[in-house]
Amino acid sequence: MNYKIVSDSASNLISMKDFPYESVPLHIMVGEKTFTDDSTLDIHAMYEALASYNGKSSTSCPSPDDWCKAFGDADAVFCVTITSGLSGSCSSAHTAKQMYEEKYPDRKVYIVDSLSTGPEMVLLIEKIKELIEKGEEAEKIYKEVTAYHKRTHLFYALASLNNLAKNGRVSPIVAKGISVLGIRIIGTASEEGTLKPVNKARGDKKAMQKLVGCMKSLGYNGGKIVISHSDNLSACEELKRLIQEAFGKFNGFIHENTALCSYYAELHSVLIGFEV
Ligand code: X90
Repeated sequence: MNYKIVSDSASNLISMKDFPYESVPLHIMVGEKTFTDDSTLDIHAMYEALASYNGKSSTSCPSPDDWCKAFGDADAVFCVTITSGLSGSCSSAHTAKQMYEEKYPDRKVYIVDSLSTGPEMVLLIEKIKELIEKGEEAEKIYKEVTAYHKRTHLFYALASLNNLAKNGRVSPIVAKGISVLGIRIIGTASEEGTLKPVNKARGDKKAMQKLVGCMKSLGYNGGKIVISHSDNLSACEELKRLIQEAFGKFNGFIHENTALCSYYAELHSVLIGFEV
């Protein structure tokens, strides 16, 4: 069996060392400029373009063809998408699956709708990788990752919901509530894979404390963690320290958001995915 994991770039995982993995980019459109969320991206150029442009900006998800190309020639493809509650990426992947399986009747695509983004997608991808490396059958891998998904969660601290609101991904009333400087909105992914604000905090320090409180409330106890951020490593370091203090260890890693998550979560955001 020739396996491959494919995800869209909302995972913030552009490549994987020594493993058949491919990321399919989303695009961010700022006026005349298009930023492709792949290894060629200059994230600071995107921030600058956004800061200096007052018009409308938007995003686009992969087409079925984009997905199909990335499936390549694998017998079994595991395709992890950003939440279907906020993006057409998952539905596009379903069309691609149909195309691929019709063209190659002996191949199969398994789609995992993360109902989330970034760090939680990474946890799902790493679980699939682990199961492939263990030599499990495709059907069993799909079953196990579906069960694992019930134990993974996403929380975030955001400084602005402007781009989410402007693109109709969150209600303008919710967005307005945090337009005050220094206020962070703390939230999670709802069951349907949409934004679910749960709290507010003044400043990063308090926001990070609240994130640890959210982890405790779900019974977190030392499982795997993935943290992503948009130009806010210091808040992540503080979060890491608080996690070490509360749970005795930090079982994970910190990395930067790429274009899609950075665009919607905006500057200074911190996203944390963990397993319970
Ligand atoms: O164009 C497209 O199809 C992409 C649309 C993506 C919309 C939302 C992206 C959210 C990114 C924001 C904070 C975390 C929210 C997670 C809720 C499930 C990050």
